[in-house]
Amino acid sequence: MSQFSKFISDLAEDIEHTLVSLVPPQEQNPKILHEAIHHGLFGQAKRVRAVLLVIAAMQNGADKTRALHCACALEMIHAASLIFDDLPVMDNADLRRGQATIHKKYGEATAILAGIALLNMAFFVVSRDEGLTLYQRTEITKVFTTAIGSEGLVAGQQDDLSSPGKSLTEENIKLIHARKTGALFSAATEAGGVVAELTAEKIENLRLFGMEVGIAFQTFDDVLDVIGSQKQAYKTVRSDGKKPTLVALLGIEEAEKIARQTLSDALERIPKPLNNKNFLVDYIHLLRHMLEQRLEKE
Ligand code: GRG
Repeated sequence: MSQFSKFISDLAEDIEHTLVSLVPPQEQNPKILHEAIHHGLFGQAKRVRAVLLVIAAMQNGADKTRALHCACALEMIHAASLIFDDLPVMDNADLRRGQATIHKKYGEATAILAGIALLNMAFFVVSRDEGLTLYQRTEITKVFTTAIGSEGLVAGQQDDLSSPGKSLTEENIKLIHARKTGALFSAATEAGGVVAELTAEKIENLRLFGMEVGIAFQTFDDVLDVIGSQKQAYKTVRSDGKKPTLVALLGIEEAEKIARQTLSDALERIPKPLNNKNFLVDYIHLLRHMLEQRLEKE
């Protein structure tokens, strides 16, 4: 394992431990609700959004500990979105993070309640994050609520659900990707910039970087949905069905090419840091390697 991969896997472990410290234990009453919350939050999760938030902050001079709590809050929001996405009224998925989806294991009502609880917990964590100033907590709340609102994640999900059978252009599909996945990726890098107390211009550049990474990530995810197995994806595959994805519109090779190009465009945005530690660039290379390996594996 390279030194950088070890740094990222140690960071992912820090994120897991911090998450455990932030959620009520599974034994807490109502037990079924807290068990379901743990089920949705843990499992084979890559923690990409949390890692991006922390390294965006660290690369710009902030201490890791200052970024960990809001990174975990973002993972709680992401976990809630996956729980809702998997519900029978949405994607109706059986498998997530290598295990049964929450509604399959605990029922739909508990799945919805666990998602709501995780969302609320996320904002509770940000609001009482003593490593951040009150201004930073408010800014991060603004970043996260904008990302998940009716012009972000929720809009992307609505358009995604309305898309089957429609003939969409490449631009239409990229807008869905931007909202559905880019929104939380860009919230991660933007919040990292807030933790590092950067100027508004630098934070905006980080936001755009995260957006491009998210759009590329969603395109790789769509390719995996078509050519990967459940084992590779740790979740239900072939779920896109009649959805107009870049893969359906342009074919696998062209979609992968676009994803790679979008990642390269994102990398162009990152200036050379003074201390020569370019966590963001190194992480995107590592992520691209991981995503490509998952497409080739088996
Ligand atoms: C307001 C929280 C909230 C949600 C409502 C349901 C919904 C709107 C949005 C769902 C959007 C969605 C599921 C987008 C897919 C994004 C995606 C690529 C998920 C997979 O991410 P990974 O691979 O998963 O990072 P892990 O399990 O590793 O975290």
